[in-house]
Amino acid sequence: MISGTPIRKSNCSNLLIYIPMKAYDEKHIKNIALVGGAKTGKTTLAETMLFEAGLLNRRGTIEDKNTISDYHDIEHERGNSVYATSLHTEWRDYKINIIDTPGLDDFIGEVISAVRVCDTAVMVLNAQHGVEVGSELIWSYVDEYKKPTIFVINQLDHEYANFQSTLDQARSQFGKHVTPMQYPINQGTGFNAIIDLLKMTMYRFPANGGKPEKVPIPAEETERANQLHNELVERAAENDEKLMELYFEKGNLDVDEMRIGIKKGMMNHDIFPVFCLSAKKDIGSGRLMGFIDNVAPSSIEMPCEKNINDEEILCNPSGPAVLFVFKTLIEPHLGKLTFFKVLSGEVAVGMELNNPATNVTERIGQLFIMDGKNRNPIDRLKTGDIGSTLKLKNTGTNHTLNGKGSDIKVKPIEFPLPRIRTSIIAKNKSDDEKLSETLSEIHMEDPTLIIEYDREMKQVLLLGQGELHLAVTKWRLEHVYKMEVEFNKPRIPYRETILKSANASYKHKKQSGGAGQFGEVYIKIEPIHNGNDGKPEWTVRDKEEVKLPWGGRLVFNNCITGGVIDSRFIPSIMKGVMDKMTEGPLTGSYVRDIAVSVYDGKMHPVDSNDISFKIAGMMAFKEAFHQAQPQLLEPIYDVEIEMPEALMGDVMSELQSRRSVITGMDSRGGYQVIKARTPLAELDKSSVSLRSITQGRAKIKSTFSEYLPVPPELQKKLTDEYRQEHEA
Ligand SMILES: Nc1nc2c(ncn2[C@@H]2O[C@H](COP(=O)(O)OP(=O)(O)OP(=O)(O)O)[C@@H](O)[C@H]2O)c(=O)[nH]1
Ligand SMILES: [Mg+2]
Repeated sequence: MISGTPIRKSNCSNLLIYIPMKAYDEKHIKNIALVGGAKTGKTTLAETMLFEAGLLNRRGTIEDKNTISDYHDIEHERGNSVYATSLHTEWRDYKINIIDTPGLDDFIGEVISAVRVCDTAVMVLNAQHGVEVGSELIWSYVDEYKKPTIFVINQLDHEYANFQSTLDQARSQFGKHVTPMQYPINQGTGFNAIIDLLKMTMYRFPANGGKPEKVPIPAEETERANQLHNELVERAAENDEKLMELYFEKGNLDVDEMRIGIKKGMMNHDIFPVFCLSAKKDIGSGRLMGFIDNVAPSSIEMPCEKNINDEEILCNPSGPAVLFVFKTLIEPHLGKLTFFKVLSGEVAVGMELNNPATNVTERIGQLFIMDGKNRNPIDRLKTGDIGSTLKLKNTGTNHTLNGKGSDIKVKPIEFPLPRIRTSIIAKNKSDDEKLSETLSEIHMEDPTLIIEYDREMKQVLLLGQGELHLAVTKWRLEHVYKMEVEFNKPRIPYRETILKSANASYKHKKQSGGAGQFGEVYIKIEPIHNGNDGKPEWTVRDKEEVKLPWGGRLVFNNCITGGVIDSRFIPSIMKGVMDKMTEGPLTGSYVRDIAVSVYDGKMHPVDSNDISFKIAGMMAFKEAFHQAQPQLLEPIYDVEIEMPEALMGDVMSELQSRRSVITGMDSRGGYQVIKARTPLAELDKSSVSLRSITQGRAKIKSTFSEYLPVPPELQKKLTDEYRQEHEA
């Protein structure tokens, strides 16, 4: 089972103990992700698991800011996990790789990738508060990936702990398959014992937790324990025909038979076992780890990952190496750390692996098993294991690395679309380039943080999952990368057009010594839409149609007769019009959907030139525009919000208060879907309130639809603002 025993050289934490690092085979590796709402106790549980297994000589705490998992300064400052952290523990001949994820939904991206590569999700619930917001969103990913799931009811030592109500809530939220494997005795401040329904024994813990004493179930508990045990046996039997027959024959199943049934049930998403814990008092973690060892499936027992064509790939421990990169992390003094799961074969130091996404061969110089920031070097990692390496220049999250004989691209993790955006600038102009490089680095490690350069509005936009997500990014830029940055409201790319036709003329004349300038033009402008190109009342000698890069069209008609304007000046007039169209008269926004007909004018035999007609064209256009009932247009987005039914009313009134039009309602997999059309300006404001109304329980998707007129009072406000700014 165990091959090779390189010595672990932990990079110096006063807490971690030096013990030989073993390489485990695929049957003895269990990958779990600790997931759940904020502050349920995931990080404390991870710390306790490492301590119980003898890998730590003392436990760190959140309060003392010294847990192995929450090692980033921002996590210490906030008292929350912000990053998913890889850890491992060894428990009775098995290695358990643990990914401790953050509970706040701002960091959902970290949760999604951890859930994707784990083989069992351990959903931690807080016995004080029951099933909290945030759990639902996480569950949607656990359920989508059909990951075997264990529920841990933690904080049973808390004075307000309520096991039964938490269990009931879990059942109503996650279904009847939520099945107790244990129940607590003396929950609350005196919590000290657990009745185990699989082994039908009671574990009694010393005052400071740790190793329990096994004692018979007390007489007053036998009835409840027997009843729950029988329910568990039935649930275990339901998952296998042979077990069912055995159960009918014997009326019971032994522990090993139950383990088989429970494992099958977990793999089919038909049983979600429930465990009792106090991570803080070190009660119950050993039994949980024992269950993960003995019952939770290993990676090789689970269906293998799929490739980009949705075909299951072959996970063969003796086949070529296939590594799936699920996370990258840039540590300022270390460089890029690449986290991967070995899906097939094994990876060893010195191997060369091909990355089909970048077509680059990467050499694996070092391999590590991670415990927070501590890197434990190892020679090789086998199928099913999770590890990390350094210095892979051309490999990022969602890439696959292949050994000789393999050319697989694993189906990428789909990260959610951003829910909120801000514009960002470096306070110091000289940091501009550094800011853009740093932001793309941060995006590489956090695909849910998106950077867009908005050429039109000349602004850099930062898009993320929530205000906290963006605030943490700002904190990092300032504290880790030492750059002062400022967030601002994103500028909206309005458009300008006209609603009726108007005529105007302009004479440009300059005669101040030297060569003079002269050009005079008469134009008519008309709105155009849907194939209607306007109706000039003159003969059109030449018609030019321009598809504008910012959307919409310009139709330019040359209706000059009798040579009043020489044809070589016509392009200059058009250029003048185009120049004004890039900086519209109302708000400086792009102008669209206008037909311009030049029908008269004058030339001067000496003073007329290109520049004169360009200016005349521009000024005549500006003049006509103001008389043509100018209209400001704004971008409208199609918005889709998926949420639990209870939130429908609140979401609807929020949308309606934001100038949105509800276009449809639907239900999808137990969730309600509202479709609406919302102006972008309102969407920026409402994404913050929508998140707070839905407490992060909604999935919001928005895509650009079209430009529509803004209401008159808003148009007045925006044009007044522009005029004042301009005059200033
Ligand atoms: N009483 C009690 N408190 C606990 C227990 N487990 C954790 N806590 C406390 O709960 C708080 C949150 O614990 P964490 O371990 O940071 O919880 P978390 O789920 O990792 O939090 P996030 O990663 O921020 O979502 C800390 O103050 C812990 O000391 C427990 O079993 N009992
Ligand atoms: Mg945490």
